[in-house]
Amino acid sequence: IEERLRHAELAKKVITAQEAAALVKDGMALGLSGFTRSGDAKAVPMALVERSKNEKFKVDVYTGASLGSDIDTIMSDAGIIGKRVPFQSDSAMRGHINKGDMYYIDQHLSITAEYLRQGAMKGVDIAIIEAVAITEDGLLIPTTSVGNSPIFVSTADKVIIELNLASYPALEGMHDIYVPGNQGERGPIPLLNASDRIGTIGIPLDLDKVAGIVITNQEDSESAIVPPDAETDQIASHLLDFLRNEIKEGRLTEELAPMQSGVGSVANAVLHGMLDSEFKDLEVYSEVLQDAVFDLIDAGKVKFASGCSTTLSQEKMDSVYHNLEKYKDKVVLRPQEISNHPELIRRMGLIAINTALELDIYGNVNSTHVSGTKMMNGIGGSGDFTRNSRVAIFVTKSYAKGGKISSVVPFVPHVDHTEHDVDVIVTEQGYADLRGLAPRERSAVIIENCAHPKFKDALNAYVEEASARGGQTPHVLEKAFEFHTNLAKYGQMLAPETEDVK
Ligand code: 0RQ
Repeated sequence: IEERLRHAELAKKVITAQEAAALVKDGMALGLSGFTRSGDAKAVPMALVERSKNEKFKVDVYTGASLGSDIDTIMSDAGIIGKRVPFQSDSAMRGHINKGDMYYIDQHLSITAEYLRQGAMKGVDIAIIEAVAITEDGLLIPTTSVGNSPIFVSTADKVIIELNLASYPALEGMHDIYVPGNQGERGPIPLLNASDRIGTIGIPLDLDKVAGIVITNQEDSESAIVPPDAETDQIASHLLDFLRNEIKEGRLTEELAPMQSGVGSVANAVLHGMLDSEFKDLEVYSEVLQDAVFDLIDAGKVKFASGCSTTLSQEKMDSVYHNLEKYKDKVVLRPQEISNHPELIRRMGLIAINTALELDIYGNVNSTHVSGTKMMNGIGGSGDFTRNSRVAIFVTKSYAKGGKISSVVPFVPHVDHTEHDVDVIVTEQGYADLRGLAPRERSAVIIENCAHPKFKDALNAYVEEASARGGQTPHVLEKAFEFHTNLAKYGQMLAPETEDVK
């Protein structure tokens, strides 16, 4: 413990998880560390749930992104969450959100820090942050994610630290903590390249605010991604064709541009597809670094990766975290407001690759709401990257649920990314480059190149009927959601009598 807790004053503040949980009062907002199942505060939230067995209270829970160790499940099942911000991907919590048991703000991940800095949402009462070490000069060294921890620590009334002995001391030196000043007063963020370091190796602590240090010993949960399959391989291959064409047209070189890749199985598989490609000396400037990024580093394809969290399978955790020295000059972890910052995404000209649940014939993308109403996970950082990147790409299989659902629909019933922000769509059928196309040109290319053959006739019939009515973006409003109303009625998007069983 002395090697991890190196600050003499703070070493006197060790308390139990129960004592820490007892500091929480009904109605407080808690800022928990944690981003895509990595680096989450674990012991104090669990102790809080234990406390709720004898006492009724609710707290608002802010995080970086999704939590591991089933914490979102356990807290939402215990009914102690009033409001959850800004991202979750937990099936139990999803159920509670969709039943209306709790509130959820689905927020761009770069925005939470700005809102807290402005005082535009309820401030954090207690920050609960996992650390791998606390240095002699009072820097909190985060573990496998940085997320929103710096803004939580700087704006909270009190800070509780979970010093996790199961985490890896070699993480020290991997983080780059830079926190912008107030809007209107700050200058440009001095980051020009994915590999630049502009901050400190840890989060500065105000000693008076540290209410206690809880010693823990629990590893992160492994990521839940599914390995690539034949269709995600096809998506990757079409995406590589698109990138090759960009090189041919002189818009990119073989080093491409720094790449962002979203969370989930499809995004991971797409990056995986670059392993066997000719591309080299690549850079990643992303939010989550999944297994594929480390495979690409190991294969010598990626020379540097910047993220705000690492989310790995158990096998990859074992190989990466036990060999961290190997990655020290190739990986950096930053606060999410920096990894996702519009200024930096636009400056570096990122290639952004995110996943859609569904998209419409004009290029509007729904990434979050199943059938327009039920929350899946959240927008996460996909909006931060999509709107500001050099080229905004969306990937998805052209169908879901064994072919009952088409991922290309006449009109998305919820819009996360508008037609103005979406550049390229890739499915296992092919890719549609929408840049420079007007809405009536887009519908033809999207249906032809990306829709599943089973749904093409219905989509083309819709376009024909809509086009006859005219308009910049033609629609038959009374039929625009027919795919979705059919799904609710028949369990499939094509009405049974029109289903084409090709
Ligand atoms: O459900 O497993 O029950 O069958 O959605 O779909 O195809 O496995 O894809 O794991 O990549 O997730 C958009 C949810 C995709 C994710 C989404 C069903 C499908 C399956 C998952 P089952 P896949 P993935 C920055 C980037 C938003 C946040 C983001 C996501 C399940 O990528 O949350 O981009 N993105 N963040 O069957 C109903 C449809 C469907 C559908 C698929 N049209 N209707 N269900 N499914 N299409 C990172 C962060 O911000 C942290």
